[in-house]
Amino acid sequence: MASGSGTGKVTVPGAVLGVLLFVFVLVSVWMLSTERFWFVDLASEHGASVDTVYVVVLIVTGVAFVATQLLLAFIVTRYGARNGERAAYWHENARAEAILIGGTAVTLTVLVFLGQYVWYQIYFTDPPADSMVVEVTGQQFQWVFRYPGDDGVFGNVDPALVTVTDPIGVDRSGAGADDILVVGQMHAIQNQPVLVRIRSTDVIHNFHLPHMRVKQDAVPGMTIEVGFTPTDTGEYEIACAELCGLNHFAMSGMLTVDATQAEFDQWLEDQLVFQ
Ligand SMILES: [Cu+2]
Repeated sequence: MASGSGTGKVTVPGAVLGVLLFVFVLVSVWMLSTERFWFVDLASEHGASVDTVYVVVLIVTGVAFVATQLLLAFIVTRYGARNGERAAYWHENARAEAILIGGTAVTLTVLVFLGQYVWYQIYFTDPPADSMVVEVTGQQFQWVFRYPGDDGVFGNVDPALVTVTDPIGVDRSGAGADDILVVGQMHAIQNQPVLVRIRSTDVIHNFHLPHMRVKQDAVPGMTIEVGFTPTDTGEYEIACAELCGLNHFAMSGMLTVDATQAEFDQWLEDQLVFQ
Protein backbone atom coordinates (compact mmCIF):
# COMPACT_ATOMS: atom_id res chain seq x y z
CA MET A 1 0.00 0.00 0.00
CA ALA A 2 1.60 3.22 -1.11
CA SER A 3 1.10 6.45 0.81
CA GLY A 4 2.17 9.98 -0.07
CA SER A 5 2.83 10.93 -3.66
CA GLY A 6 5.71 13.42 -3.94
CA THR A 7 9.49 13.04 -4.27
CA GLY A 8 10.15 14.83 -0.97
CA LYS A 9 12.98 17.28 -0.29
CA VAL A 10 15.75 18.12 2.17
CA THR A 11 14.30 20.15 5.06
CA VAL A 12 16.15 21.93 7.89
CA PRO A 13 14.63 19.82 10.75
CA GLY A 14 15.27 16.63 8.73
CA ALA A 15 18.88 17.59 8.02
CA VAL A 16 19.54 18.52 11.68
CA LEU A 17 18.15 15.17 12.89
CA GLY A 18 20.14 13.33 10.21
CA VAL A 19 23.41 15.00 11.26
CA LEU A 20 22.70 14.30 14.96
CA LEU A 21 22.10 10.62 14.19
CA PHE A 22 25.30 10.49 12.14
CA VAL A 23 27.34 12.02 14.99
CA PHE A 24 25.67 9.64 17.46
CA VAL A 25 26.76 6.64 15.36
CA LEU A 26 30.32 8.00 14.95
CA VAL A 27 30.76 8.63 18.70
CA SER A 28 29.37 5.16 19.59
CA VAL A 29 31.67 3.36 17.15
CA TRP A 30 34.67 5.42 18.27
CA MET A 31 34.07 4.74 21.99
CA LEU A 32 33.72 0.98 21.53
CA SER A 33 36.39 0.45 18.87
CA THR A 34 39.00 2.33 20.90
CA GLU A 35 37.95 0.32 24.00
CA ARG A 36 37.34 3.45 26.09
CA PHE A 37 34.65 1.55 27.99
CA TRP A 38 35.86 -1.99 28.21
CA PHE A 39 36.41 -4.87 30.60
CA VAL A 40 39.23 -4.92 33.14
CA ASP A 41 42.19 -7.12 32.19
CA LEU A 42 41.37 -10.80 31.95
CA ALA A 43 43.05 -13.07 34.53
CA SER A 44 41.22 -16.41 34.37
CA GLU A 45 41.10 -19.40 32.05
CA HIS A 46 37.37 -19.60 31.20
CA GLY A 47 37.12 -15.79 30.92
CA ALA A 48 38.48 -15.81 27.36
CA SER A 49 35.37 -17.60 26.05
CA VAL A 50 33.10 -15.17 27.97
CA ASP A 51 34.91 -12.24 26.36
CA THR A 52 34.66 -13.87 22.92
CA VAL A 53 30.86 -14.15 23.24
CA TYR A 54 30.66 -10.47 24.21
CA VAL A 55 32.81 -9.40 21.26
CA VAL A 56 30.86 -11.51 18.73
CA VAL A 57 27.50 -10.18 20.02
CA LEU A 58 28.88 -6.64 19.98
CA ILE A 59 30.09 -6.94 16.38
CA VAL A 60 26.83 -8.48 15.08
CA THR A 61 24.56 -6.00 16.89
CA GLY A 62 27.02 -3.20 16.10
CA VAL A 63 26.79 -3.81 12.34
CA ALA A 64 22.95 -3.84 12.56
CA PHE A 65 23.01 -0.69 14.70
CA VAL A 66 25.27 1.26 12.35
CA ALA A 67 23.38 0.15 9.21
CA THR A 68 19.89 0.98 10.54
CA GLN A 69 20.88 4.30 12.14
CA LEU A 70 22.73 5.53 9.03
CA LEU A 71 19.76 4.49 6.84
CA LEU A 72 17.43 6.36 9.19
CA ALA A 73 19.70 9.44 9.08
CA PHE A 74 19.67 9.38 5.27
CA ILE A 75 15.88 8.95 5.01
CA VAL A 76 14.92 11.71 7.47
CA THR A 77 17.36 14.05 5.69
CA ARG A 78 16.39 13.28 2.11
CA TYR A 79 12.63 12.66 2.28
CA GLY A 80 11.10 15.63 4.13
CA ALA A 81 7.63 16.93 3.13
CA ARG A 82 7.60 19.25 0.08
CA ASN A 83 5.16 22.12 0.69
CA GLY A 84 2.87 19.93 2.78
CA GLU A 85 2.99 17.02 0.30
CA ARG A 86 4.48 13.86 1.81
CA ALA A 87 7.17 11.83 0.05
CA ALA A 88 5.97 8.51 -1.39
CA TYR A 89 6.54 5.50 0.85
CA TRP A 90 5.24 1.98 1.21
CA HIS A 91 4.81 -0.62 3.92
CA GLU A 92 3.39 -4.12 4.33
CA ASN A 93 5.85 -5.65 1.90
CA ALA A 94 5.63 -9.37 2.66
CA ARG A 95 8.94 -10.24 1.02
CA ALA A 96 10.93 -7.54 2.85
CA GLU A 97 9.33 -8.53 6.17
CA ALA A 98 10.07 -12.24 5.60
CA ILE A 99 13.74 -11.46 4.91
CA LEU A 100 14.08 -9.17 7.95
CA ILE A 101 12.27 -11.51 10.37
CA GLY A 102 14.01 -14.64 9.02
CA GLY A 103 17.45 -13.02 9.11
CA THR A 104 16.93 -11.70 12.64
CA ALA A 105 15.63 -15.07 13.88
CA VAL A 106 18.58 -17.01 12.46
CA THR A 107 21.13 -14.48 13.78
CA LEU A 108 19.65 -14.39 17.29
CA THR A 109 19.36 -18.18 17.44
CA VAL A 110 23.05 -18.58 16.58
CA LEU A 111 24.03 -15.95 19.20
CA VAL A 112 21.87 -17.57 21.90
CA PHE A 113 23.38 -21.02 21.31
CA LEU A 114 26.87 -19.52 21.30
CA GLY A 115 26.15 -18.03 24.74
CA GLN A 116 24.48 -21.22 25.99
CA TYR A 117 27.52 -23.26 25.01
CA VAL A 118 29.84 -21.07 27.11
CA TRP A 119 27.29 -21.03 29.98
CA TYR A 120 27.11 -24.84 29.85
CA GLN A 121 30.89 -25.16 29.98
CA ILE A 122 31.07 -22.96 33.08
CA TYR A 123 28.02 -24.15 35.04
CA PHE A 124 27.34 -27.72 33.91
CA THR A 125 30.82 -29.15 33.63
CA ASP A 126 32.27 -30.92 36.68
CA PRO A 127 34.99 -28.84 38.36
CA PRO A 128 38.51 -30.34 38.15
CA ALA A 129 39.04 -32.91 40.92
CA ASP A 130 42.06 -31.02 42.28
CA SER A 131 40.08 -27.79 42.76
CA MET A 132 40.78 -25.83 45.91
CA VAL A 133 37.44 -25.40 47.66
CA VAL A 134 36.72 -22.06 49.32
CA GLU A 135 33.46 -21.04 50.90
CA VAL A 136 32.36 -17.43 50.67
CA THR A 137 29.46 -16.01 52.65
CA GLY A 138 27.93 -12.68 51.76
CA GLN A 139 26.44 -10.66 54.58
CA GLN A 140 25.60 -7.02 55.11
CA PHE A 141 28.21 -5.72 54.38
CA GLN A 142 31.19 -7.99 54.02
CA TRP A 143 32.50 -11.17 52.39
CA VAL A 144 33.53 -13.93 54.79
CA PHE A 145 35.88 -16.55 53.34
CA ARG A 146 36.26 -19.98 54.87
CA TYR A 147 39.02 -22.49 54.18
CA PRO A 148 38.44 -26.06 55.44
CA GLY A 149 41.81 -26.48 57.20
CA ASP A 150 44.00 -29.62 57.21
CA ASP A 151 41.11 -32.11 57.15
CA GLY A 152 39.73 -30.59 53.93
CA VAL A 153 36.20 -30.72 55.37
CA PHE A 154 34.02 -27.76 56.31
CA GLY A 155 32.33 -27.93 59.70
CA ASN A 156 28.66 -27.14 60.22
CA VAL A 157 27.49 -23.59 60.79
CA ASP A 158 24.81 -22.51 63.24
CA PRO A 159 23.41 -18.97 63.54
CA ALA A 160 23.30 -19.49 67.34
CA LEU A 161 27.10 -19.70 67.35
CA VAL A 162 27.65 -16.31 65.69
CA THR A 163 29.92 -14.09 67.79
CA VAL A 164 31.89 -10.90 67.29
CA THR A 165 34.87 -12.94 66.08
CA ASP A 166 32.85 -15.51 64.12
CA PRO A 167 30.41 -13.82 61.73
CA ILE A 168 29.00 -17.09 60.33
CA GLY A 169 28.92 -19.29 63.46
CA VAL A 170 31.20 -22.26 62.76
CA ASP A 171 30.57 -25.30 64.98
CA ARG A 172 34.08 -25.86 66.40
CA SER A 173 33.26 -29.24 67.98
CA GLY A 174 33.54 -31.35 64.82
CA ALA A 175 35.13 -30.96 61.40
CA GLY A 176 34.95 -27.20 61.89
CA ALA A 177 37.66 -27.23 64.58
CA ASP A 178 40.36 -26.31 62.08
CA ASP A 179 38.27 -24.18 59.68
CA ILE A 180 39.90 -20.84 58.91
CA LEU A 181 37.80 -17.68 58.60
CA VAL A 182 39.03 -14.53 56.85
CA VAL A 183 36.97 -11.40 56.31
CA GLY A 184 37.39 -9.49 53.04
CA GLN A 185 40.47 -11.37 51.83
CA MET A 186 40.74 -14.40 49.61
CA HIS A 187 43.85 -16.12 48.32
CA ALA A 188 44.22 -18.55 45.41
CA ILE A 189 47.14 -20.05 43.54
CA GLN A 190 48.11 -19.30 39.96
CA ASN A 191 46.93 -21.97 37.47
CA GLN A 192 45.25 -24.00 40.23
CA PRO A 193 41.46 -24.40 39.84
CA VAL A 194 39.32 -22.88 42.58
CA LEU A 195 35.78 -23.93 43.43
CA VAL A 196 33.89 -21.23 45.31
CA ARG A 197 30.83 -22.22 47.35
CA ILE A 198 28.71 -19.10 47.60
CA ARG A 199 26.26 -18.51 50.45
CA SER A 200 24.44 -15.61 52.07
CA THR A 201 23.21 -15.09 55.61
CA ASP A 202 20.76 -12.25 54.98
CA VAL A 203 19.79 -10.80 51.59
CA ILE A 204 20.80 -11.49 48.01
CA HIS A 205 24.36 -10.41 47.28
CA ASN A 206 26.44 -11.03 44.18
CA PHE A 207 29.97 -12.38 44.32
CA HIS A 208 31.77 -10.51 41.55
CA LEU A 209 35.39 -11.01 40.47
CA PRO A 210 35.60 -8.76 37.41
CA HIS A 211 39.09 -9.88 36.36
CA MET A 212 38.11 -13.55 36.62
CA ARG A 213 34.80 -13.03 34.76
CA VAL A 214 32.99 -14.54 37.76
CA LYS A 215 29.65 -13.04 38.74
CA GLN A 216 27.23 -15.13 40.76
CA ASP A 217 24.32 -14.30 43.06
CA ALA A 218 24.63 -15.29 46.72
CA VAL A 219 21.14 -16.40 47.74
CA PRO A 220 20.00 -17.04 51.35
CA GLY A 221 19.24 -20.76 51.83
CA MET A 222 21.27 -21.87 48.83
CA THR A 223 24.87 -22.93 48.25
CA ILE A 224 25.90 -22.12 44.70
CA GLU A 225 29.18 -23.38 43.30
CA VAL A 226 31.27 -21.57 40.71
CA GLY A 227 34.73 -22.54 39.52
CA PHE A 228 37.54 -20.58 37.93
CA THR A 229 41.27 -20.88 37.34
CA PRO A 230 43.36 -17.73 37.86
CA THR A 231 46.07 -17.40 35.22
CA ASP A 232 47.99 -14.40 36.59
CA THR A 233 49.38 -13.49 39.97
CA GLY A 234 48.47 -10.23 41.63
CA GLU A 235 45.70 -8.52 43.55
CA TYR A 236 42.19 -8.36 42.17
CA GLU A 237 39.09 -6.56 43.33
CA ILE A 238 36.15 -8.45 44.82
CA ALA A 239 32.85 -6.59 44.62
CA CYS A 240 29.22 -7.09 45.54
CA ALA A 241 27.24 -6.64 42.33
CA GLU A 242 23.77 -6.72 43.84
CA LEU A 243 22.30 -3.68 45.58
CA CYS A 244 22.03 -5.20 49.07
CA GLY A 245 21.48 -2.27 51.42
CA LEU A 246 22.83 1.09 52.54
CA ASN A 247 26.49 0.08 52.68
CA HIS A 248 26.42 -2.00 49.49
CA PHE A 249 29.03 0.29 47.93
CA ALA A 250 31.53 -0.60 50.67
CA MET A 251 31.05 -4.37 50.38
CA SER A 252 34.36 -5.16 48.73
CA GLY A 253 37.35 -7.39 49.21
CA MET A 254 40.65 -8.42 47.71
CA LEU A 255 41.61 -11.60 45.90
CA THR A 256 45.34 -12.29 45.93
CA VAL A 257 46.65 -14.85 43.47
CA ASP A 258 49.87 -16.35 44.81
CA ALA A 259 52.55 -17.79 42.53
CA THR A 260 53.23 -20.89 44.60
CA GLN A 261 51.58 -23.27 47.04
CA ALA A 262 54.21 -22.27 49.63
CA GLU A 263 53.18 -18.60 49.49
CA PHE A 264 49.56 -19.60 49.85
CA ASP A 265 50.25 -21.93 52.79
CA GLN A 266 52.22 -19.18 54.53
CA TRP A 267 49.31 -16.76 54.18
CA LEU A 268 46.83 -19.34 55.46
CA GLU A 269 49.07 -20.07 58.44
CA ASP A 270 49.25 -16.35 59.25
CA GLN A 271 45.44 -16.22 59.31
CA LEU A 272 45.40 -19.15 61.71
CA VAL A 273 47.76 -17.39 64.11
CA PHE A 274 45.61 -14.28 63.86
CA GLN A 275 42.49 -16.32 64.52
CU1 LIG B 1 26.13 -7.21 49.04
